[in-house]
Amino acid sequence: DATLKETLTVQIPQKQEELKQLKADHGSKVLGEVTVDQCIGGGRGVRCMLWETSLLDAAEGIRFRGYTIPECQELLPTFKGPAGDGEPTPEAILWLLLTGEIPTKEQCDGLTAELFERSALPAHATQLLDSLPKTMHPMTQFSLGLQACQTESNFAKAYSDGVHKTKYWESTYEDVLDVIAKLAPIAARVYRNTYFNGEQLKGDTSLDYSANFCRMLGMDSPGFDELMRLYLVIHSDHEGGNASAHATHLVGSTLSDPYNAYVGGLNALAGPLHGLANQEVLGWIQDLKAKFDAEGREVNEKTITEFAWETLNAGKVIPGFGHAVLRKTDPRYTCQREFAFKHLPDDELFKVVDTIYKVMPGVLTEHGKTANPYPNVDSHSGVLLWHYGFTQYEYYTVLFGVSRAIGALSQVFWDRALGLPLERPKSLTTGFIKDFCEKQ
Ligand code: FCX
Repeated sequence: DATLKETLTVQIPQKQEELKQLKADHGSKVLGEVTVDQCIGGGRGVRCMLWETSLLDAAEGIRFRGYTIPECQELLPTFKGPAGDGEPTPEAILWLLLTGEIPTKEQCDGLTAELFERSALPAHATQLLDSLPKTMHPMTQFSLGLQACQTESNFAKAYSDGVHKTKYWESTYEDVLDVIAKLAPIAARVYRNTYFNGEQLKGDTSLDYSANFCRMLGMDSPGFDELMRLYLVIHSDHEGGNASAHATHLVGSTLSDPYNAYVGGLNALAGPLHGLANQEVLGWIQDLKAKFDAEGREVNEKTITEFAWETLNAGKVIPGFGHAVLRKTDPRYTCQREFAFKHLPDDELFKVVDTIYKVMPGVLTEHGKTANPYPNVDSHSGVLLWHYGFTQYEYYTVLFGVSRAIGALSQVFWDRALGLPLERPKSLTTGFIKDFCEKQ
């Protein structure tokens, strides 16, 4: 079987030709228009970015290289063997996102070994991580850890050595795999420093990327390994316009190397309207339970509805609900719910999450603002982690950050391989828009 690099080496000229032909045949066709509302409203729905690794449909949800989540679960290799006996591995989704092809089990195993070889952290990065205050948010620590590793960038070195632009992809490939490999030990170190007095644990490289990561975190159960595989696969990519992917793509478009580019993505992920929502959801549920336990009242449809209105009336959002593009229940939510039915059907918090799912769309519809009253990915992930005793929810977004690199950096690889340009959309002032519209 071909290795990942061999596969990509064959694909690059074909893809470059395809893009050249697309521009020649259709370069001046119109893909859409931009209204004043869209310009003011954060560019929702404006079609202005090339993104190969995944595509989001408002009703159906995400497809990774054309495959839905259930199709990926059926087709991609798992850790134990051929598909069908567990969750697919992050190595498998990385291969799929980079190449568009379903890898064999042997190809995935080769990629696992390659990632382990690339995972060492420079001493100055571990020293920096160990010196950070435990009170610093784990996402800030995570971002700093990756930033410190930028000294290892092959792309930055190749660029300063004067590499020809047709060869950018080679050092980008090295950086993309290096960053993904290093994120697991950086994330584990942040976790052990913050919650376990800096006592570090060894991984187990006889396992896959996920299980090795779990061992470094201090988690040692097949159930949690499976959850981590599901988690790292489904958070990997959500087309290009979401803030973390877009930030990575934007920073990378300046020919900043993949380390710097993904630090940009992580910092976007750290916002509560994006990745931090998974921490917020758990916090919201804990507050809800604390309130009603103290009042001696049961957590049920009625009390959850009451608590939801308190949140909304306080001018806050319900974390884990709504989406900028989706208009139905997120399939990333649905597959986590199925995981819960399979592995933890009687879990108390899962039942709370499921009751929230029953009432919240009605509450948000009555509230009348949200374009999408249904749950997104962040609504479910925390309760699954909590079930296995992984309860430090301020840390949850770091796991999202380990995963999102797989998609965002796969696209950065293609950005460089296809020679995509500096991103620079046009901005306008209020005065300009007013004058322009009044003249029409
Ligand atoms: N609770 C309360 N109000 C909400 C809401 C929610 N969950 N979702 C949207 N709204 C409000 C918006 O705040 C906005 O109010 P405004 O007019 O006063 O500014 C109005 O409804 C219209 O917003 P809408 O068009 O539906 O949504 P946007 O595209 O502007 O924003 C996000 C999308 C995801 C940011 C929004 O739904 C939200 O804040 N959700 C809660 C946070 C969350 O779960 N984020 C994670 C999303 C995602 F899956 C991820 O990236 O990880």
